[in-house]
Amino acid sequence: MPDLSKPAVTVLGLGDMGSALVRALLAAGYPTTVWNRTPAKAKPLVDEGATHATTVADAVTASRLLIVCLLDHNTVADVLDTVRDALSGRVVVNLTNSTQGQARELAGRYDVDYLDGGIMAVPPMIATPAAFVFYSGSRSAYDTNKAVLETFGESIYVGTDPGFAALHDIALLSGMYGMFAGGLHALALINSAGISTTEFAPLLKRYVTSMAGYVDGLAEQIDKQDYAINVTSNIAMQSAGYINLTLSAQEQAISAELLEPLGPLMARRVADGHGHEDIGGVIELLKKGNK
Ligand code: FVH
Repeated sequence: MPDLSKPAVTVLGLGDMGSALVRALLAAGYPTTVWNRTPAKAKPLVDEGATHATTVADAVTASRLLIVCLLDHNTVADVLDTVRDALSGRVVVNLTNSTQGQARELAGRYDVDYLDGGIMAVPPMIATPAAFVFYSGSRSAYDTNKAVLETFGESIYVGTDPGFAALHDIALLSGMYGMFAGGLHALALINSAGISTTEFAPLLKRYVTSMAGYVDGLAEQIDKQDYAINVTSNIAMQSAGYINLTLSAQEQAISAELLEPLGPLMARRVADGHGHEDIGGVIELLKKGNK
């Protein structure tokens, strides 16, 4: 049963993530109205206590606080554009994956108190201690609705710039996909030799986890723009060894395309006279863009 002393919340979008958010709100007692393009996805949530709005307009007018979790930026704009007037004066918390520019564009597109969010969790993690969500944009929207937002997981407010939550989100996703790229390559290499990847996986996790500890040292190098501090492994040595990643892949007849871009960047740093420094200096080449 919803707790009517709690503020009403509307959720637009009942995909895997939107449905998980609704379940967290219902479990915490928030009166929750839901809308989805495909209405059938509302049925199990209505059985669990949600109210189904069959139109976006009805969903928007049901609550002052609107949580949006749709496929992408264009979908959000398409859906919200249809109810532009009804949005006026409401709080919109957009948890859809966005770039920083897309988030800033949405913040100015409607007459709303806008908060952007980046969910750092997969649906089963929602409402568990493992989940955290970045928020940025309207400080008053965040402060007023913090209790609602914390039903999803730990909330981390990263500033009034509505683009900053997306920037933090994409930065962490970049780290994750870099890890997946390396992990997939590692598993492909092992698999190509007929070795069990299941047996190898714990070793991969162990090594990647211990290497993740070096991120702090790299971050300090970058903040101080001094890549000669915290050097545990000089880049000249790393660059010489990196070539073997490609050679080893060739010997196993697998593609090294997931890993190859880093090699030339390391070689350029060495050629530019930074061989004694750490790998953190590669950022100086990234900062030049694609030049
Ligand atoms: N699931 C995850 O692991 C990640 C975790 C981090 C955050 N992301 C982002 O959350 C957004 C929603 O993701 P999702 O997992 O809910 O995605 P789907 O299950 O694919 O649901 C997509 C919803 O979007 C609706 N939709 C798609 N196109 C349209 C459209 N043209 N007009 C209206 N609605 C549209 C779709 O509706 P339907 O297909 O059920 O009718 C779903 O409600 C996303 O930004 C992730 O990057 C999730």
